[in-house]
Amino acid sequence: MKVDIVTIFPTFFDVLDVSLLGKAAATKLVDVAIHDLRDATTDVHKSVDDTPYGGGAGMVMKPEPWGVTLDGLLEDDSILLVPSPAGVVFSQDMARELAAGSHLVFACGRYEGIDSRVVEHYQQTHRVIEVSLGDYVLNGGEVAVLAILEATLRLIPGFVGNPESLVEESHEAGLLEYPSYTKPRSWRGLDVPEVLLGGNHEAIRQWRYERSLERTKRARPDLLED
Ligand code: 6GU
Repeated sequence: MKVDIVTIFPTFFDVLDVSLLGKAAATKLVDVAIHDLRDATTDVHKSVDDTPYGGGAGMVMKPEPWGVTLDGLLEDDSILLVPSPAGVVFSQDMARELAAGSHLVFACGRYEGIDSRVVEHYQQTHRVIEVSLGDYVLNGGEVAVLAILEATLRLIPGFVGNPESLVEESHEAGLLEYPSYTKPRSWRGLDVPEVLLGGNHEAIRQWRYERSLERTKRARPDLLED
């Protein structure tokens, strides 16, 4: 998979070198490139934003540098992702869809967002997803891209050491994951549940399912609605 990230803060993504992407196996599975939006500006100040039409607080990112940069990056099968608190909420389902793609292009907006015509324009030729992490506001799309990338790349076969660890985890079955324990059996007066100490795999499976259901009911009742 190929990933291109456009940002006015390229160093924000230095962290990719020390996280999942730093692993040798990962670099063969995914090719990530970071692009500075300001490289596509033509004025001495390298300005990427301007005041909003209609008035109001804050600045809006100008469409021209985005047009130049994205024209140079997008291919026929690219998916364009635009992080925004006004987007659809990112999910494990979306991560699975993205993991099956061949080319992801992330457009990180800052300030009050990117001129709306940029999304409108590329929707005419490409799959464009305005994507949000949830109901709160970040200063820009960079943190969201790191989260979306990590959730997506770990679903690519070979990216995660043990593929079985992907099966029984939160959100894979629409439920939160059951609680986990390791040695010692007793710690500060708290004991590991007895059922996990025996070898009855059916009893363990049943116990874990019940704990998953109980946890989901308590923390995320909305997940049980459908
Ligand atoms: Cl994707 N961007 C920004 N700026 N804020 C957010 C977000 C994204 N998701 C939640 N809040």
